[in-house]
Amino acid sequence: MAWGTVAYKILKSHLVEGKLEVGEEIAIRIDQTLTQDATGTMAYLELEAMGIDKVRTELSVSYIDHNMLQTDFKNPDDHKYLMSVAKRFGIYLSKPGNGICHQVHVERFAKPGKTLLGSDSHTPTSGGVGMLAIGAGGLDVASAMAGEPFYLKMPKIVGVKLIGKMPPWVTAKDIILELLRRLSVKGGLGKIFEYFGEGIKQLSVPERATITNMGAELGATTSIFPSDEITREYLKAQGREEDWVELLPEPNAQYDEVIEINLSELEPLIAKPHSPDNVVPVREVEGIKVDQVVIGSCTNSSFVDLTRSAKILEGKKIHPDVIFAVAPGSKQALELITQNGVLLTFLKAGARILESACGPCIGMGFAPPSNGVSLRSFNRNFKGRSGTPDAKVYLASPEVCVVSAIRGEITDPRRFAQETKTPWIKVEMPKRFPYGDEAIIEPLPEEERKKVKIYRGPNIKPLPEFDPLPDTLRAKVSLIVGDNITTDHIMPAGAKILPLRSNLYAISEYVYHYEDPDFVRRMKELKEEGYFGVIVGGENYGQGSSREHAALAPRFLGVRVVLAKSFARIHHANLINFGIVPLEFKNEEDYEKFSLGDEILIENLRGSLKGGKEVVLKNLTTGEEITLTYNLTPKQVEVLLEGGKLNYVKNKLNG
Ligand code: MIC
Ligand code: SF4
Repeated sequence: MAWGTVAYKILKSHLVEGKLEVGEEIAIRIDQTLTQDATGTMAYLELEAMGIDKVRTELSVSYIDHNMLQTDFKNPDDHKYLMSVAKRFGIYLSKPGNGICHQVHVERFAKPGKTLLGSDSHTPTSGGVGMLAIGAGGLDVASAMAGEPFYLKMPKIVGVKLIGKMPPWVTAKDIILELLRRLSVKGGLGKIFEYFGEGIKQLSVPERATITNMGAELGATTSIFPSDEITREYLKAQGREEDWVELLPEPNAQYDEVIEINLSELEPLIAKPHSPDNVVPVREVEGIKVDQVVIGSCTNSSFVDLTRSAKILEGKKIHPDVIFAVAPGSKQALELITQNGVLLTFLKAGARILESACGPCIGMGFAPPSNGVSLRSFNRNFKGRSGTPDAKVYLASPEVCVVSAIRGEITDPRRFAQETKTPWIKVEMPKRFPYGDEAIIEPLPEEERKKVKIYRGPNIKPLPEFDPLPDTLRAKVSLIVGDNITTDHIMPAGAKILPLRSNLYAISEYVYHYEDPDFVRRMKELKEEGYFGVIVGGENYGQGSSREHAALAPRFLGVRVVLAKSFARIHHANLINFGIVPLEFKNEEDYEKFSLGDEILIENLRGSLKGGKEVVLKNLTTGEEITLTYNLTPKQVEVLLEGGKLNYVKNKLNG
């Protein structure tokens, strides 16, 4: 059993319920929260519905970084809503242009030893400074803002021991790609990855943050580094030395498992389409022509990434057939590269400069051409996510991106370096970052705060009421999907759909839009006939992003049960939060026993859940009975019975 590790210590000091034993339900106090605009509008509508006056955390920040295209009133209306809510509830607001939430949070707010809950799956990025940072659905984050603890099953603490020395052209990105190669996108389920060993001393805070960021792709609960002298130097350069505390594992700390990575043996890696775990050495795919290359996203667009990439580019040009773009992760990073001349290097090489925002990572501009190859320093390459359904997206380090952009084809940076005599450089961390926070709005003084009126444009629609779970469920199978379905499949993002995040009625029209364009019509027909919908899924159902719309919108359409071989953590929690029962096959082969349109009857659903008994489903079309299990804590059962967490929290807070 784990003991004395960094994650263990933070969990212990924040524990409000339960025992720190793997699989036990625990509740932890949340010190900080973050939201971003795409999940934030819904989270704040939920916070408003809870009826509290002011956030009860030590610090809450609302970022505007995703919905940045302003092609009509919708996104700017949502931004204005978020700005007014922040003022009203005592929340910091990071304006559009200030940067991607995770990078800015590491720079300006993350504190070692504290807990952070964020409505974005890459919240663990702040684990790079020794913070226990967890991604969750908006409703869980709203509850944390209302002072509620966060409930989770005690994960295993996996120690990742880094030994050896990274050879030139091997980077932090390759460490996390190596883990993805070994463990796959479901390998981190129910686990915290804690890095230790001599090897961590080679990694600066932004490099550590690349690793904790992309731990999300393993399906992990979170990832964390100790807080050491490197962390101290970083926070000092951010003018925040007082936020530093030393947080190291005990000398005899116990991990539930240990994985060792010998850094000396690593080589540059790349994830091929369409999954971040489809990892091979870059040399195996050398020569594939690239149409576009982009450095950016919350994974790899720090000052370190940008500076090293620019050094490689110095005196060179981007290949004529390639469009190369750079999206600095934060205003701070952009300011630094403006000061140190790196920006000019990019411009001189023929780069296109994008805003400091998520941008192409979430299909908000810079989509690849038809059937195009896009090489990105990002963390996700799910099919269609870039905005171009048939594009092929590869993920690699910024260094691999740059050399490939110069050559016009995927290129191993070691070969490039040898042929062009390009030296490997170590980027020195600045002694002082330009931390003016000019685009951060601080909470208002009490008197003024209370007077703030919340702004609501026509794109903001309040949430409907949610009815309790029925005991008898008459439903039809409305969709059957395979393994590793992502929330990008369920509730796509992109420039067209993202602006609808604050309007449940409008966004629901796009559920499974690309996967099965008939799904919504089918759900509407079922509703008219008086049936609920059942979705049948494979393994790791709902992996990827934290967007609760992937549960909320199906619920709105009438989905009340999802049957799957297994679920991804955040989506599982989101389903419960919105009153959809996540059931698992007792025998995995039963997955095969369903066809679209099968009529389903579940009797005594409430009774079975309450009594902790298996759920028996009758497939009236085939006449078969199928036994289902579930992975629900007693509290989650209560939430489901009440029809979702909003009802549950409202009842609790208002007696
Ligand atoms: C993503 O990377 O998929 C997002 C967009 O940041 C999401 C959140 C969202 O859908 O708004 C995430 O990772 O949670
Ligand atoms: Fe933004 Fe992409 Fe990071 Fe999600 S993964 S927060 S969309 S940059």
